[in-house]
Amino acid sequence: MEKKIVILGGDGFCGWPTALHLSAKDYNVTIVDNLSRRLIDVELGASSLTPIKSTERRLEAWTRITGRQINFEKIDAAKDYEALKSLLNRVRPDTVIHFAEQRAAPYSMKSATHKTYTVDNNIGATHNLLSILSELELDTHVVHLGTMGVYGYDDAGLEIPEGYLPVQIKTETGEFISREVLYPTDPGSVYHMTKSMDQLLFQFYAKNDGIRVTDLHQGIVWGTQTEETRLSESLINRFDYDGDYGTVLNRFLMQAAVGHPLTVHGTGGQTRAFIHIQDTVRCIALAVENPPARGARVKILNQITECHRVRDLASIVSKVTGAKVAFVDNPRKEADENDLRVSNATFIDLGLKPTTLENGLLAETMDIAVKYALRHDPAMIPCVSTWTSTQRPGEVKERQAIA
Ligand code: NAD
Ligand code: USQ
Repeated sequence: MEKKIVILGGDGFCGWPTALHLSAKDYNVTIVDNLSRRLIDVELGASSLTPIKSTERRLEAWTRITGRQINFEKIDAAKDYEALKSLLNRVRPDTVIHFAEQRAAPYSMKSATHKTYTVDNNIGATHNLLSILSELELDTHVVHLGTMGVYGYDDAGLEIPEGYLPVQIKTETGEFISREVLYPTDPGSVYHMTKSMDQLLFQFYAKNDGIRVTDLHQGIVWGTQTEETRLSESLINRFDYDGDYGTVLNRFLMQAAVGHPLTVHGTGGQTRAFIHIQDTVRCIALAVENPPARGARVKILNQITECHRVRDLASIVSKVTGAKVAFVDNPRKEADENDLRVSNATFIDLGLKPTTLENGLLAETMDIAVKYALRHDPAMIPCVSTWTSTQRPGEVKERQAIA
């Protein structure tokens, strides 16, 4: 029988290509989204570099091109408990994929209002979903998009395991007992903190209600297009480049395309984990197909394919494009330099063949940035949200040292 999937946040950067990929794989897909991400663009005066169509026009295009239908419900998962409950009761999905959170760290640090919104929205959406599944007694598998940032970027000198850390605890009698605990969380922004809090909500509902949960600790996603979004310009995915939502590698590629120096924060010694959007959708399909057993602990998988230092990424982009590199003030509170090694053993065992920077898609992303470069607004490039009131924005100043 056709499997049913509800995708919370299915109009967003990761959710849209995931919805298309799963529809192409014959799942019956329903997108739930309150379109808050499009409204935040209006608030910031920003917009996707790529000309994304309205949700309705994207969905019409998908049906026209493939003959497949994706349903759409405009519901706020954090606020409209009854509407979400009624939908889940009607659809009774095999899987809910949960992307519906405010996902930009800089936006979450902008002001007290933005901090509150991020916490209320993210925790509200996650808790509503779990509470509804418990109330309806549905055996639905929840696949949640978490983040590598819950582990923190402290160089612990070990490969970061998938969610759980084996520990030995010395008792009062001097004996050692062994346990596996959730890896100690060390978030670096209010946004990342909400993902740490999500982990506890999942742990509780898995234990108390037997809800099956897979939490995907994803790295920074780069690229724009996937097999399905490439089919037509009407299906094109978002390309965020602004100082709040643009992520580092896509920003560097876009900056190179418009002749802006690459904005490396601080020394650029920050090492982060990355994944291409095509691999994001493949990993999510693998996670959907491999749920944990009912009553099992939360299954945590690291959804990443490679780690890079920010200044090395700038150097790669600079070599390919001739772009200048600018070391700007770091508007964030984060370690200047860190090492990072991450286990992604489960996805590799499940058959993921990583798309790395060397596989040619850097050129595709650059081509997209060049194609739509005229749509950019230079005023949106600097990272103006700071972590504390004493910090300065990450903008290129006159006479800035440029390498
Ligand atoms: P996005 O902002 O593009 O998409 C999120 C979508 O959720 C948007 O369409 C938004 O309108 C919707 N949404 C937000 N709150 C909602 C609510 N209360 N009710 C209904 N819809 C709501 O973000 P994205 O880049 O697609 O990220 C998706 C998920 O993946 C997020 O949870 C994010 O934390 C996680 N993630 C993203 C990245 C990345 O690099 N983009 C990396 C790691 C993890
Ligand atoms: N950075 C620069 N220059 C820029 C932009 C960013 O040097 O112009 C630096 C930042 O200071 C940071 C690093 O690049 O050290 C990564 O920043 P980012 O904006 O690319 O990524 P981040 O804020 O961590 O957030 C993104 C997504 C988030 C997801 C996270 C995965 O927005 O939703 O959870 O990546 S991870 O980083 O692995 O936690």
